[in-house]
Amino acid sequence: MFSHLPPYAGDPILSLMEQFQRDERSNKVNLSIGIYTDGKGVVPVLPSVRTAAAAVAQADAPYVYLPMEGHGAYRQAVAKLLFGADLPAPEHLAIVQTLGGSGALKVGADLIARFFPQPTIWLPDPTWDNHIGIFEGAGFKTERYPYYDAQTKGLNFEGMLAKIDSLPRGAVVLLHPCCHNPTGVDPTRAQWEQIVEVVEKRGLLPFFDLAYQGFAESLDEDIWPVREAVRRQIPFFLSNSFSKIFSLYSERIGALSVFCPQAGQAANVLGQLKLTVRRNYSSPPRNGALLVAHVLGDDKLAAQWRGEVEEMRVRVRDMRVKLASQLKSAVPDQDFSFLLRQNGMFGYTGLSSAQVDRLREEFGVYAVGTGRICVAGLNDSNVARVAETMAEVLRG
Ligand code: PLP
Ligand code: TYF
Repeated sequence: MFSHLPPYAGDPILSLMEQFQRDERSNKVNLSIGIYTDGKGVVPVLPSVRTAAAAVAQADAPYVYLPMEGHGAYRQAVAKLLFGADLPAPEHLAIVQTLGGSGALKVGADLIARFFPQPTIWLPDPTWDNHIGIFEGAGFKTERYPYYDAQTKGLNFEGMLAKIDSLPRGAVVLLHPCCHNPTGVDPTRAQWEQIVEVVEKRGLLPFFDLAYQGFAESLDEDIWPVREAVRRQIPFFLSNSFSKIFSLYSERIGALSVFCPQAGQAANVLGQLKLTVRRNYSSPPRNGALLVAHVLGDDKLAAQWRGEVEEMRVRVRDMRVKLASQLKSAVPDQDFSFLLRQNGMFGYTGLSSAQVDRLREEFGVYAVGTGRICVAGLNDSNVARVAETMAEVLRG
């Protein structure tokens, strides 16, 4: 019956994680997967979330199904967090609770594929691998626009803008509003202004994917391109994830928002989102939504959580500074300042795949084959060793 099924090669990043867990070296360091660990190398339970969990347990509510669109207070609280003072009126915004950011991408992709047949999505080159998997899995053709410039270790802004400015009306274009995965390279505010302007001028459909809000500058600044699209009345899709910024990875909690500038359309969009959910998994799980809704719904807890996000952001930035300066001392003829211009948990190091292999095999330091490291996996106990071993492979 199943003899024609080929083996699954495994996901490159998740396979590295499994390999890391089997590695018996005590000085091994995991910089492969996108998980934030604190200064002690531990995945934190945020204190605000711990307080919320106690309140949720105390309430002892029955485990009835949530509606297809998710928990009502959660959806309202998330909309306020995302859009702030630019929150669209309900008749302009369709928002559903999703299974993390991945679930939001999938529900959005399915909806677009149903109503815009034979869709194509333009993705940055490079992008998160699973963008290709999710969109192709939903029936999209995937194309690329220029993004990373290996020469400058920065953004190929001219190439990006020129390509976006050549796309056909209605083309779907995926944009990372901040903390680009995998490179850590983001457009500046002035560059975003131009990007949003071109998107508007050409009548494109942006699909914003926001997995690291608050890890670049701040919760409000990092979502600037999305709010600018609201101000300009550009219709868009927005997937957002609370895996990292609430440290709620396994709860699978996120949301999909669709902004509908034309009044009256959001109700039908919401209806079709609900139908998409119904046909996929019927309704989302409860716990993550209750935790996030409790934190965001309580002014004091919400302020505390904002401080916790800021603490994570600052810690990662501090690690960038330490890594760059220690690399500079070890390899003085090379420039590592690019690490300081990157945002968020990830960075491209410029290491080749052979150098990444050597780092892992010889020293037990795990990076992704593309040279991506998760800077959020560094701490005061491992950064010196990571810098030394990186310097060693860079010297050749
Ligand atoms: N989008 C991007 C750009 C990501 O980096 C990630 C996670 O690494 C996701 C989406 C998926 O988020 P989640 O783990 O909440 O499904
Ligand atoms: O490190 C990354 O880029 C991600 C992490 O369900 C990840 O691939 C892992 C599992 C998952 C979603 C994202």
